[in-house]
Amino acid sequence: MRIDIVTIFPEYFAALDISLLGKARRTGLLDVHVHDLRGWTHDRHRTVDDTPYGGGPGMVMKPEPWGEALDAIVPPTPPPPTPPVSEPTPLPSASASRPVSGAGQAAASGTVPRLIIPTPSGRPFTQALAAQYESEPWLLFACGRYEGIDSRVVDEARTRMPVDEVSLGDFVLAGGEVAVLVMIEAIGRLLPGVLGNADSVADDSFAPGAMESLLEGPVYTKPPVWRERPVPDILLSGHHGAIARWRRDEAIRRTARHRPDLLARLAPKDLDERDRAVLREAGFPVDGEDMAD
Ligand code: JFH
Repeated sequence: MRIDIVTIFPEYFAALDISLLGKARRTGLLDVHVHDLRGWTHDRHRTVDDTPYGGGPGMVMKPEPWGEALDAIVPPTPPPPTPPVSEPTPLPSASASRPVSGAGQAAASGTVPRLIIPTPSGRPFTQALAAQYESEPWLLFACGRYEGIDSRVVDEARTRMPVDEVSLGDFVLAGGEVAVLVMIEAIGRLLPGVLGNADSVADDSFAPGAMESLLEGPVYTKPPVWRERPVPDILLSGHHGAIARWRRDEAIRRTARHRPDLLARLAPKDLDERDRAVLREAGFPVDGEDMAD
């Protein structure tokens, strides 16, 4: 997978030299190119921001450097060749017709990236979206700063490539760089050969279908007693069925506490009688039943 990143802070992306993703780059699984937006400015101060039209706080990123950056990284598709003057122009036919230009055609031929722009007003970034991005050959991330990027940049880019405005959640970062690092880590660990152990990915909570979207319960390793705290006996018992049941109980309790929204969308058929008992004990209403005592 090829990844391009445009930013005024290329140093943030030194993190991509490390660990899992660093290794994926060294082995050629990931081909990352970081670009300094200021390379597409032309004034002495390498200006990338200006005051917002309509007034208001802060500054907005100017469109011109962004336009030049996107043109350089994603060369505009060349116009179709002009037919020789003497040749008859064929009438439009089903076999000859195809999209004229723009995101659809170019995207289908794999010659343009998907442009991903972090913003607090984007669609939520989820595990499902990470999995979709993992299957794309080329991603281009645009990191805004200040109050964001002049909206015409996004509008024009959409005429040339698929564009997603994406949010990591309902909090406000100072710019897109950290959001892009988060997304690249979530996407990169899904690439075949990056994690090493294929099961680690399939088992994740949030992986579509995995563990029916319960949060993971507590995990333990050696030593068996640490600072007078023993590992729960059941995990040392060797009773695999009982261990699986205990883990599910813990997952249900933790999900009821931290993410009742996830439990609320569990279908009743996904809950057995024991699940209902654990939920009731956690003070969580179970579909048909009322919450007496
Ligand atoms: C980013 C910033 C916008 C305007 C009310 C809420 C926001 C500050 C580029 C993504 C997530 C981001 C994010 C992504 C890119 C940029 C800072 C933007 C506003 C009005 C203030 C600049 C922030 N999920 N959180 N933050 N900023 N306000």
